Amino acid sequence: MQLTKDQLLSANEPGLRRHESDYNHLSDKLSEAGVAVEPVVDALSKFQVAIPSWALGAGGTRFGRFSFHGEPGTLEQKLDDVGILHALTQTAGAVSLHIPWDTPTDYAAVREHAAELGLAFDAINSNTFQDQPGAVHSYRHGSLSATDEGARQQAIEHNLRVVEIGEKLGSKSLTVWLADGTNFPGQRNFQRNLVQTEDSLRQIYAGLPADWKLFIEYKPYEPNFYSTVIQDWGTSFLLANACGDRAFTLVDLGHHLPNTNIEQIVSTLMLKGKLGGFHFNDSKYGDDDLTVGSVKPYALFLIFNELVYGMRNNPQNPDLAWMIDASHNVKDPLEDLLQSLEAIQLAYARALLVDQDELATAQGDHDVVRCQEILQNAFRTDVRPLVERARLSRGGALHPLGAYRQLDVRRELVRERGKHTVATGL
Ligand code: RM4
Ligand code: MN
Ligand code: MN
Repeated sequence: MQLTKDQLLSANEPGLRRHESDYNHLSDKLSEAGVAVEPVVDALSKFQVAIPSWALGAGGTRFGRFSFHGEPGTLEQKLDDVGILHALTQTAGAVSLHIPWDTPTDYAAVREHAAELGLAFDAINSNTFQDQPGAVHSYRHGSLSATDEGARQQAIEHNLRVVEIGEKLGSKSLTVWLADGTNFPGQRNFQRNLVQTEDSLRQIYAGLPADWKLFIEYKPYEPNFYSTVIQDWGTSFLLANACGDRAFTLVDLGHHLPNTNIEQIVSTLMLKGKLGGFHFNDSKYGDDDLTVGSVKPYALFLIFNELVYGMRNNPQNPDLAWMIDASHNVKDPLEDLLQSLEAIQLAYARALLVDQDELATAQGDHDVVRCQEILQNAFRTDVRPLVERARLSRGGALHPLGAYRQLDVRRELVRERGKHTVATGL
């Protein structure tokens, strides 16, 4: 299923007058406050976030999985779903594949289909946290950190194979997330595991094409509950440094212990030119994979404020690979992704409104109250008309979620695919 321009135009029609007056009102207010509105809308319209292939079906938990009707049963259908998101929002112009969940069979066809939908292939993800059918070695006791040479080599080779797959699709980066760790004190030797991991990552890095980047994720716990080999940004940072210039840390919002100051982590990494990618989700307790912005919208804004600062002031840091990394077991996955894309754009828009010069002056004057006011004024601005304007300028929907429901997209998908399809993924 694909959405047509005409469908979107007619869905937009009834709301256009309201939008026009909201936009003019906000734009006047912002201009009076000295904000140039057009560059903000322009930045918003260029911002693209990759959709992970595993978020298009309903996710499961340790206790079960309830499939969502009309889930994409093939990679082609997954691309169709991302195409729908992109047609509605104009901000989901890329897909991030997870291998082997979504290994293509016909590369030319997959590339062509993605191009038709206006989609590029962003970072590709390896999976050494599950044993695949027919695998010679098990990852039960680790993958890239394994002391069992067979398992470790198999994991290294898998990553190199993932790079080959990505090359055929036009990806330019590999994301490694390791589940390796322990459940019991004394189970394994911390130093040996770290040494093995560093050695494995260096071998993978050595096999990357010259124009590729390596992104290294970190996470404090889960699936292991006593220790994780790459537990925090510091460990990821030192491993990225050990690999080389094209290896970077990847920050996943859910991979922090409660109350961690993520904005400060982002700021440090960008200063050092080592923030490569970013995974969006929200969390209350841990890696909950909740919808980004649904639990801590102010924290998301503060993180974006540092990202915007870094994008403006840290040319030493590369352009970031943005991806939504969430998994939901009760919502329509596409509706959830639409909510995520909206929350990301809103946080970005607010961060773009922060007057960095004024903030620097207030910081210099030690005017703490003013500093807080500057941030909160931006956060309290209803920026929805700016985000709408950015979408409209690219031919997207005024209200993506409303249009999705009005056009009855899920019903159409169920009609095409049936009720009982199951998407690969978590
Ligand atoms: C992990 C991590 C990775 C993702 C997997 C599915 O927790 O966030 O980015 O690939 O989940
Ligand atoms: Mn992630
Ligand atoms: Mn995660």
